[in-house]
Amino acid sequence: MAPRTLLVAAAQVGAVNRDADKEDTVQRMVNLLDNAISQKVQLVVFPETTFTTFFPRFLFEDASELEKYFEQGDDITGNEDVKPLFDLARSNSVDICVGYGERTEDGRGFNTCIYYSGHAGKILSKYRKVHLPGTSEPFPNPNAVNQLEKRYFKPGDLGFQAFRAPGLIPDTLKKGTTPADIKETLGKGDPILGMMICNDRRWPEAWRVYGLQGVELIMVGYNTPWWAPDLFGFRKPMSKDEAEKEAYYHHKLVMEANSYMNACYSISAARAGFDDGKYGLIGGSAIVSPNGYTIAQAKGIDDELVVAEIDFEDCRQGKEKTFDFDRHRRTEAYGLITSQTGVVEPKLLGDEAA
Ligand code: CDT
Repeated sequence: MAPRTLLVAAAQVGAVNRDADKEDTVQRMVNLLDNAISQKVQLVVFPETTFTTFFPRFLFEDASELEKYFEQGDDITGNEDVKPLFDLARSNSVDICVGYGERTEDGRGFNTCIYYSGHAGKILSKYRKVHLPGTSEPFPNPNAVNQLEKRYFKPGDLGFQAFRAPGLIPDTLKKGTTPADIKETLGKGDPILGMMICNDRRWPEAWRVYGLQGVELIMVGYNTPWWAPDLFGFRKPMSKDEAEKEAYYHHKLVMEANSYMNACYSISAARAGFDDGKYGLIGGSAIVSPNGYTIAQAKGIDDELVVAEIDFEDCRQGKEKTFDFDRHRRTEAYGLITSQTGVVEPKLLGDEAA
């Protein structure tokens, strides 16, 4: 059996302005993919809503203007503007994960990403963002940076479905293994992958649902503003420099901690830079190991390819020891996680308890 190693990349995409031509943006993505292909990268992860600017920051009064930021239909790989990216992936047998605003045939909007297999020449999996941040109505503060995801998108309805990616690694264990020998398949088949979008990465529930499916690599595209006090809030006044530092810190924290706690690799790809010269989005695209270390990271906030070789054998240590769920999880103690949504505090005690 061949070693289960893979050359992977995060394709960070810098500023994309509100009036950017989709064709030009796709050409930048094609350039990044070309660069990856020339380095023999086998899997490339692009950001959230990569084909356009991060449009939920704007209130659109005109529905036809809003529609320009969505891709129509269930399978977008043949849509005129974005087709060159999928054609290039297919002709070079490279797999890609890419995010976009999805408009379904029945008119619903989702913040979506797809995993397109260049080997199979088709979409292998689709994910729709579950944890939509922000508001439905603009913030009262007229200078606020809005995040109207709850206005434009429905919460994802596909759950967190892990999937295998055949063709990425030759000579892995194939179908036909019976449930009785499931232990024999652990760490041997085609890699087990999962997708999340931006804010999802801050929610350990999302990671654990993938972890419970034996996930070995999580792919996350994101648009993270670093100066959005109305969105993030803060207890004490903060300078823009401090806010930026904190946005990077929290990004790295959640990617490293959750990769470690689920013993999986992660690739995170930023839509970064200053859209329209003023809406700052962090960079920090990274590849993290199952032991929680960042092994490759973007240097700036422009278009940039972040490449690393990963070895899925490195997931085994965590999955078989510290985070061997089968031996160590105690589901009888976790009931609140799915039975309750918001916080219910313990009752206040009187002086008699002192
Ligand atoms: N795009 C996206 O989900 N952005 C959010 C903003 C912060 S929500 C508190 C993020 O998680 O980066």
